[in-house]
Amino acid sequence: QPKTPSKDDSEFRDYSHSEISRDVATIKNSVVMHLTATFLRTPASIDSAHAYLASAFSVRDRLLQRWNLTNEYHDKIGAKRVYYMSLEFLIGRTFDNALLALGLRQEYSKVLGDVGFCLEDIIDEERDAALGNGGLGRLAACYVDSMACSNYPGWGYGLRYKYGMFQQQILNGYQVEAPDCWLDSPNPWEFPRPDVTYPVKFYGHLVRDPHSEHRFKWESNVVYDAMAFDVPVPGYGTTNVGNIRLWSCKTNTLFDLNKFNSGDYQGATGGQVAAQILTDVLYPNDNTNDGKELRLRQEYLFCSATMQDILARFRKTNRPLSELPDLAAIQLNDTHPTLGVPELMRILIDDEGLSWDEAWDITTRTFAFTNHTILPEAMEKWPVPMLDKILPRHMGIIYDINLFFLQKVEKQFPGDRELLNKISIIEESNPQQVRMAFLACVGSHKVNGVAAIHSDIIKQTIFKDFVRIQGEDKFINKTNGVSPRRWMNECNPDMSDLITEVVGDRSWVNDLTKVKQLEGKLEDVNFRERWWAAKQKNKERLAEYILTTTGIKVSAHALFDIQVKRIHEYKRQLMNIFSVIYRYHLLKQMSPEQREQEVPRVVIFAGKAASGYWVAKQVIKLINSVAEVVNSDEEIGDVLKVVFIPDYSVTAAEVIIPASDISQHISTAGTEASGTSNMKFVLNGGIILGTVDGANIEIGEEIGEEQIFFFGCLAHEVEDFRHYLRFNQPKPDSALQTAFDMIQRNTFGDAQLFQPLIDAIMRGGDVYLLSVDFPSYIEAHKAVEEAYRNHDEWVTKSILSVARMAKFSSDRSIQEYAEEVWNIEPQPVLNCGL
Ligand code: GPV
Repeated sequence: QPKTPSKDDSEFRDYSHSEISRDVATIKNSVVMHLTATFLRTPASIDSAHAYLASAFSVRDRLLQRWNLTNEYHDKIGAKRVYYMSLEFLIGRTFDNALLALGLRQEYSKVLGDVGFCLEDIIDEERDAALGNGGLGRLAACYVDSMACSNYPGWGYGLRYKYGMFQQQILNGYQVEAPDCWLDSPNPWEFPRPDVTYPVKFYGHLVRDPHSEHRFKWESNVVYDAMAFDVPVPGYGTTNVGNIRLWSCKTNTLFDLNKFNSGDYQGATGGQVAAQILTDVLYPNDNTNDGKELRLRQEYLFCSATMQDILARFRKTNRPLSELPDLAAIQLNDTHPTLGVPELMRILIDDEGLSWDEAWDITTRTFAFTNHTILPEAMEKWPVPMLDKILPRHMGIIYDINLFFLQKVEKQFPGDRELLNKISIIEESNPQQVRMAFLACVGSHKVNGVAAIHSDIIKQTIFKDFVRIQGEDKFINKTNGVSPRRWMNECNPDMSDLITEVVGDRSWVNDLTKVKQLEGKLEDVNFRERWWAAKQKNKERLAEYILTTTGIKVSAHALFDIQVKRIHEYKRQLMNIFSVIYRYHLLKQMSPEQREQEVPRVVIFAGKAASGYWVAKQVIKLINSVAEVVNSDEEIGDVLKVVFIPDYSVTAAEVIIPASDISQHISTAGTEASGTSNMKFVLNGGIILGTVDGANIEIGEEIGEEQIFFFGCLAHEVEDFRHYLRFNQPKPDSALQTAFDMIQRNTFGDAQLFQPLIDAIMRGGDVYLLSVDFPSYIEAHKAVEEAYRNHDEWVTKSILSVARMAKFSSDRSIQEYAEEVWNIEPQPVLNCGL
């Protein structure tokens, strides 16, 4: 047992509450200390990698100090916290973000400059924390950022994958995956907590409690340990520092002394080797569920450790368990953490001895659930036999949750067997399946979609009957948002300086409503020129990045037309590349004089395909094949370039997004729940070419329809088109037919490679309606081109758009969640020297 001090804590407290001095000399001292004492280097043997590490560790010291103050304070005042449970946090880099948050960027630039380093190069030494696939994981990162910046007491909970999102290489035009060994070098942005470790059981059998109908003892000797790593989340311009607690898996099988003593060292720790696997790797699926057993075990390890930790913190308050919902709100980021619901029930009933009804009341008042998709292939379902084998107790609890729910519904709607079948948490298939979205819905007091149209759609489709049963008020909308810290202030310094100039200070970074003031600058010729110069500089930065990552030279004076996101049929990168092929065809028909008159264009793609998603991988190959032909066609020159930037990531996005003239968000109407990069592009002064889908719609409403290029069929028309195309051949217009023809004439290499992509349209029912939307898509492209020719109008669109983007700050989203779902309040850290 560690001993506690014999005097009160005032002596140390004053030191811990006064900030480390912010002057350059102190910073330099601390960097050198870390260089020598943490990394055993001397100033004579410093390189950029160690300059980064030493600087990062000195920043980390400050963050950890504030981390302590924040949590000490929130504990002291008994603040209610929100816990954002997510299997993904796509954080990206932290160093620059932390420097800006702490207001120490200039100081570090000076310190590093004094030894001849440039801060930008040092920043480039950091590897992304890529613990997520795409939008869902990045949203979680923006949300914890907003919680910290707005002083909400909130933590993220997630998994510490040893290998994050795979790295994408392009070989011979194909995607090749390489492991993301991001932890091979020291990670300054995590703090290991060996003392915060929980056992997590799997398999085993149940023993019924003779005294209670609902209580069981769950016995198993397959036990893993989940150990916490804390990732501090810097709050911009505030003392508050948030936290993401990530679990890492070990076994707790006792060190086998017998084996060790007999010389079997490897065998003595053998359990640990096998157990590592649970948090070894992030599943690289976006919007798909492949139903792997290992993933289910990952999900449970995560949920169990998180629920144990939340309850451990709650018990320290000595308040009765019925008050848990007054101190904790838990948000489920999609269905992936839904096992948290039966896990909390299990602990409350089996370990704490509460009755079913008490436990259920506490659970449903604590949890809320966000749905992020309606794609059927993404809906999580787990076979009952699999769950029963791995988590027998939870399977029993889920059966009971379902039974009581169905009994209630039967009372409400007597005799409606069909209704009971439709809403049952257990799907009566062979084998039976647990529908996780229904479990999450029944276990929560609020369910939300992520954009207005999406929240409407889920009320009319998957949750239609639940709205009828549980009431309209439970189903709400919380339109996504993005962090203005990372997605403007950090990634677009020149435009940020202009905004700061107009607003008068940098307060817009934490209050995006202030960008409205840009509208007052519309007529200011000088301002408009500097605005465009900022965009131009960003385009040059991207051109440079394209050259170093692909070897392709592009003109920064061309129109930059960008589509970057996960490769998915519903996102329709295929439609985009078909239109590029058609454009290439048109250009080839023209005389050199006619081509001179065209708006030069660089079409930029980036994005990863899930490793097992064959069609998506063929789309990447097609894009690269088209790029190769077009880019080497001397007749075409700079009038058209096609680029696939490899290994899309948060850090790549920070270079790509600020450089767009137009960006494409062209999902089949009704399929993209929200989209968040659409918000980032417009916030950075780019214009959207998009469908009437997801958050595109609300962006259009906010910035005005003149500022956005919409095309394509509407969500409510999709069903009829699909129905028609199930029984009728699609009729591609002549433009789309031309693209097919060019591919089939081997213009881009062996046509056979791409025939399946054409077949999906011509023989596979064209589920994503490319043939339907193509004509209006081509028309929209023409409109974009005409608008771009009128430079003055374009600049006006750009400034107006940014000025009207306040709604899409994740600070707004988080405030709405805080007020309408979590019932928590900002708690800025007070009473200290920082
Ligand atoms: I479910 N999303 C994602 O990135 N991965 C997933 O597995 C699932 C959803 C995305 C949606 O596709 C986007 O429309 C949305 O903007 C984003 O989640 C955040 O809500």
